Amino acid sequence: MSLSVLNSLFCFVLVSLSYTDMESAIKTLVTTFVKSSRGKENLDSKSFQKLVEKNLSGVMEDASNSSAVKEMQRGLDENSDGKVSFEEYLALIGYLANSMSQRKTESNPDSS
Ligand SMILES: *[C@@H]1O[C@H](CO)[C@@H](O)[C@H](O)[C@H]1NC(C)=O
Ligand SMILES: *[C@@H]1O[C@H](CO)[C@@H](O)[C@H](O)[C@H]1NC(C)=O
Ligand SMILES: [Ca+2]
Repeated sequence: MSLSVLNSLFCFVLVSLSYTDMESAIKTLVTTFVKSSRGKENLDSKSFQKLVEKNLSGVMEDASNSSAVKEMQRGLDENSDGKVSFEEYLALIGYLANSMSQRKTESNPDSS
C-alpha cells in the first residue's frame, strides 16, 4: 500500500471517529430538518407528515396516522402559522426524548 493510500485511509478513520454518538445524533436532527424542509426555515404540513412517518415511526405511535400527525402539528405550532419551525420541531424531539427516558426509568426501577 502506498503512503498516500495509507494516509487517506487514516484520514478517513479520523473523520469517521470524530463525532461522538451524541454529536452525530444532533447532526442527524439538524440535517433531517434541513433536508425535509429543502433548506427552508419551516416545514409545511406535507413535509412534516413525511418526516414523522419516515423518520420517527420507530419512536412514535400513530406516526403513519395522518390525522393524528396533523393534530400533533397543531399542538406544536406555537406561532400558529400552520408550519413547523426548527424550534417547534425541537419541542417535539424534546417531548419524545422525555417520554423515552420516562419509559427507561420505569423499566429500570433500580437505576436511580
Ligand atoms: C429519513 O427517512 C428517509 C426515507 O426512509 C431516509 O432516506 C433518510 O435517510 C432518513 N433520515 C435519517 C436521518 O434517518
Ligand atoms: C388516527 O388518529 C385519530 C386522531 O387521534 C384517531 O381518532 C383515530 O382513531 C386514529 N386512527 C387509527 C387507525 O389509529
Ligand atoms: Ca409554526
